[in-house]
Amino acid sequence: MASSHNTLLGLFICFVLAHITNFTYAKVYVVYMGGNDSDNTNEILMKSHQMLVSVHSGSVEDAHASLLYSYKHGFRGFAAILTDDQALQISKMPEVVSVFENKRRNLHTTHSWDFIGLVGEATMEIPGYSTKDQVNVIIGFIDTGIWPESASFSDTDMPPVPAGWKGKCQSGEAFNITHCNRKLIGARYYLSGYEAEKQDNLEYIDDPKNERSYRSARDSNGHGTHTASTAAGRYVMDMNYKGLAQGGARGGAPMARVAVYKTCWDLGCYDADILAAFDDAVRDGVQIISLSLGPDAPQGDYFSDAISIGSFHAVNRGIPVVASVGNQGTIGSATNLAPWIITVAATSIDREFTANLNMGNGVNLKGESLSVLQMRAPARIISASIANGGYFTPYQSSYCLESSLNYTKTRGKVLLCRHAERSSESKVAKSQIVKAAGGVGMILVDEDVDVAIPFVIPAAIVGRKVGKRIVSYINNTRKPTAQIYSSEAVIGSQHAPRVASFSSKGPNSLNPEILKPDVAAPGLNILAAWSPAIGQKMMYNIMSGTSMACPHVTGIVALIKSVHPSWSPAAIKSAIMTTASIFDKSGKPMRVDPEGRRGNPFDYGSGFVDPTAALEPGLIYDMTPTNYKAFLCSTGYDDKSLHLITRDNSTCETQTLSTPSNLNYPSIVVPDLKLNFSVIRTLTFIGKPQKRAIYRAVVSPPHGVQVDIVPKRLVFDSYGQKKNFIVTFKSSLPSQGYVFGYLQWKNGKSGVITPLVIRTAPSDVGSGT
Ligand SMILES: *[C@@H]1O[C@H](CO)[C@@H](O)[C@H](O)[C@H]1NC(C)=O
Ligand SMILES: *[C@@H]1O[C@H](CO)[C@@H](O)[C@H](O)[C@H]1NC(C)=O
Ligand SMILES: *[C@@H]1O[C@H](CO)[C@@H](O)[C@H](O)[C@H]1NC(C)=O
Ligand SMILES: *[C@@H]1O[C@H](CO)[C@@H](O)[C@H](O)[C@H]1NC(C)=O
Ligand SMILES: *[C@@H]1O[C@H](CO)[C@@H](O)[C@H](O)[C@H]1NC(C)=O
Ligand SMILES: CC(=O)N[C@H]1CO[C@H](CO)[C@@H](O)[C@@H]1O
Repeated sequence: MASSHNTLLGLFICFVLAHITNFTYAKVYVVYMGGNDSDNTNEILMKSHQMLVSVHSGSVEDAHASLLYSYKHGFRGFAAILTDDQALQISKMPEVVSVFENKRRNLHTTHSWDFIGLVGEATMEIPGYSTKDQVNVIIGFIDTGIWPESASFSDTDMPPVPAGWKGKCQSGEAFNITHCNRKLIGARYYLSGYEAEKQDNLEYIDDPKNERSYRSARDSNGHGTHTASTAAGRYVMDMNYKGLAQGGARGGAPMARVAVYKTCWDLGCYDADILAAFDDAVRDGVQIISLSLGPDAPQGDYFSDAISIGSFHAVNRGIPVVASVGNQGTIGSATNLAPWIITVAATSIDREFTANLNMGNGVNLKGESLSVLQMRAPARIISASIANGGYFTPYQSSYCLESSLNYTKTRGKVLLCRHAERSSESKVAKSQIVKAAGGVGMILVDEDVDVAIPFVIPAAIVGRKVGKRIVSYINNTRKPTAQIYSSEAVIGSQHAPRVASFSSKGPNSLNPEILKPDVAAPGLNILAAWSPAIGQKMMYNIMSGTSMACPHVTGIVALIKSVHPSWSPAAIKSAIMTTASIFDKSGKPMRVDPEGRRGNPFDYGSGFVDPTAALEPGLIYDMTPTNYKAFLCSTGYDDKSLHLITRDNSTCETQTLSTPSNLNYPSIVVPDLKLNFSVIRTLTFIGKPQKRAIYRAVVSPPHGVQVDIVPKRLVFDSYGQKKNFIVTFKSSLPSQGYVFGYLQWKNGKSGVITPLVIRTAPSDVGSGT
């Protein structure tokens, strides 16, 4: 492993050479220099300064002017405005791990301005456990800031801020120290990386309707307020969305403390700012970091991605990091792939928002909607294709595109519009287009009926099947009519949870040996606190996305931390994964929207989270920072890059892991099974202290794969005892793609479950080579 051409430095240089024609154009680069190996901040600052001076031909002023951030607490490095040539020079300097462009990351909501949403999740009270120590748990949110006046962040009955907290409440536009309290104990914001990129986005910025950001931690978007209140919001008695989904609601750990790091602005979240937030969060003393954002798939290398870097150093200091898997929805689109992150997929809950559609022939249909508007009387329904206007063809108009509808033909009618599969076209915008053309209602045909949309006229989404019925009614009737009613929250009408159609899926495109996503949690139509700075000035809103699923897991991590403060990030992650369920609430295998196919670990990882079971898993797959180093070596990092990243004396020789599949991960993936392959795991007993515990292996093998466990029985005599076991896979059916199974260690009724994901390679024997 000592030499590999797949090192970071190698990768980066290729990257820069590809851009070498573009010499003079300066842009923001992040220079990452590994872990912090000294307490001496001055030394770190001086070093970056020297590096900058040397690439600015000795000019101290130019060096100074180019610097945006110095990273010195969680890890070392800086962000600066550099030409490609200067970046290339710096990348060759001895202590540099990687130099990468200040890339933009996106919030993981489904459609950035279709506010979609959900309902107050179950209350997550956990009988038998004292979670009162959650007042000592501080969660850092890297997001769009916070609306501090929201009732979700009230500090009534909260004890003083925990001793040792080093964070601060940074003043800015419409935000000062009085906005923090015993619940919201920290608030900072990071603009430099975003503003340095503004020149690329002038058209957007110059449009006055887009300039609404507060230059402070105050949330002008709603996303950060929503995620923080989902994880840790106080109980709010009367939370609802325009009267829908009324009732009390609260976050997963309502007494945990909140610290916000605003890094996401109107156009997204930039790497330089994200890293600065991680750096401060680690120093401030947060105990959990939650990020509902990520790169677009396919994700780049770990050490040229701000979230992977920041989380690597946070986790190595005992701070779990929870992130969303992304909303691209397709196979292999999963992001936030690093094994040290807890990566979350999104599911439905048992509540739908449906509107009744009464057709003129007496047939009653249902559609998904968040519109509380309704038609007082039936109106003519027509296909949008026959309302085409201007130069638009009937086909184009059938999608209800901007300006494609003729007012004379549309006025007073209900339009049947189409939505292109997986398109990012705004569904809200379609309702605005129909409204502008004089339409009184809209029925939108789309395969993805999951996400309830707050349409601006009476409207609803129906699937293709129902869509066909409506078309045939229109075709075969002289004066077809429809009446659309207000949306209502309906509980228990469908199996739940189901994996949301937009939730990004495995396999892991960077290291297929690591299963991603890790777990699934509610992310469809979620009701939580909101920023009244935008739109209709609502204090609560319904949103969908893996962004909304992530803070559900963050809340569970906070509960586990309050009960088991000494558990490592890997132990907490193992507890959540091995106790998750692959069944829906009716006991059937969990399904995946929109087609309703049976789910697999690429959809939901280990399954749907169970906060109560996660508090007492009995066994854990634990890991320390050493395990992650060994993992990096096994994936091709050499001693030099390992040393640069960790800045300790570990070498790849001392870190033995023959394959990344051997990382002590709570799921097992063998992406290339030839004849046979063995994987090792270590379980740590954390059950009731004095009791001897015997666990038996129960296997449900993947199709065409024989699975042997040695030993088949694990006997634990004491708390903290560790036992190894080996899983050997033998392929009997080559070339069948990915197949899925399970390994369960059982002790009576309790136990831990591990997904087995195997891809059988073409057989060498058969091909005669
Ligand atoms: C902080 O903001 C509040 C409310 O906006 C205002 O009343 C107060 O004077 C401000 N305090 C300081 C110290 O600026
Ligand atoms: C809209 O349709 C009406 C009636 O068919 C037609 O007279 C008119 O020219 C159309 N207008 C446009 C802008 O296409
Ligand atoms: C409805 O009519 C259109 C043409 O007017 C035709 O293309 C379509 O196939 C018909 N659909 C159904 C379901 O009858
Ligand atoms: C690394 O090794 C050197 C020499 O063996 C020693 O002086 C140094 O303290 C070690 N550093 C760490 C972080 O262990
Ligand atoms: C695995 O395959 C190798 C040859 O490829 C063979 O020597 C070995 O015995 C096999 N192991 C098991 C457990 O079947
Ligand atoms: C400047 C700074 O925050 N340095 C930190 C580097 O890391 C060590 C522990 O790993 C901390 O103790 C230092 O405070």
